Amino acid sequence: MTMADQENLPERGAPVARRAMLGMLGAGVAGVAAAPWLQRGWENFLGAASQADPTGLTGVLPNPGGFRYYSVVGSVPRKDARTYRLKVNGLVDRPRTYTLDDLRALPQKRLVRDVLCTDGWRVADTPFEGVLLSDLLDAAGVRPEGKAIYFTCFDGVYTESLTLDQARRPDMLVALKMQDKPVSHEHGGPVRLYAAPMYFYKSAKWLSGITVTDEVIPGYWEEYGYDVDGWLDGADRRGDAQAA
Ligand SMILES: Nc1nc2c(c(=O)[nH]1)N[C@H]1C(S)=C(S)[C@@H](COP(=O)(O)O)O[C@H]1N2
Ligand SMILES: [Mo]
Repeated sequence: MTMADQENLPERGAPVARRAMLGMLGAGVAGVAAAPWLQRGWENFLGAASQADPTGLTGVLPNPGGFRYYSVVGSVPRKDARTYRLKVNGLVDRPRTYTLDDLRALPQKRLVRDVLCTDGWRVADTPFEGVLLSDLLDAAGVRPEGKAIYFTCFDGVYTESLTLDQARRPDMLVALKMQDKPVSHEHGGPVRLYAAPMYFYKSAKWLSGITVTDEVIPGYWEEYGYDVDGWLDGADRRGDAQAA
């Protein structure tokens, strides 16, 4: 059964996907461990599997690439340079909608940090590159009553938040690249947030909206008890901390 079929048959698709996935595991793990060049395919497979199986089974699968693919919804529309839009609005003087080319034309910043999920997995030294969130906020002109940022995603469900001070840090990116390649669909492309000093759940994938609000509106996981400030252990928590 192809992915396209599963999307048309959401009720019946998940069990089939789960069985197919477990079947592939036996053959897959050893093969991938012995053949690092297949990793890309394995990651794509995990991405596809998590799309077909939002119940989280993929969260327990080993992934030699380090990343585990997360989506709280079963399928996310694909966006490209023609269809992608990022809205910056809320308590700002100059609301604006950016295309992917608009974002590419702005100064880009590259950061290399360890990525950590609250589940315990870590991927060392992962490069992210994109536009400083603070540049977009400056361009929009945050009004004095603006105190926080609310992020929305084109999966239609996931949300995140930052205080304005956190958002203005020089290690908060609207990322266009991850691992020195355009952010893939599975990783939240074409544009995702990269909140470097925080747990990876703060880095909203499939970013579609940046709204300035007068207070923090807790994001998706935070409604389930995750810390609204997702600071990593040892992070310099100052609002204006340097991205050293
Ligand atoms: N839109 C959206 N963003 C999201 C998530 C999600 O489910 N949906 N999961 C978060 C969590 S818990 C993690 S660990 C990372 C995973 O990113 P990855 O799939 O690129 O590894 O994305 C974060 N951003
Ligand atoms: Mo996560």
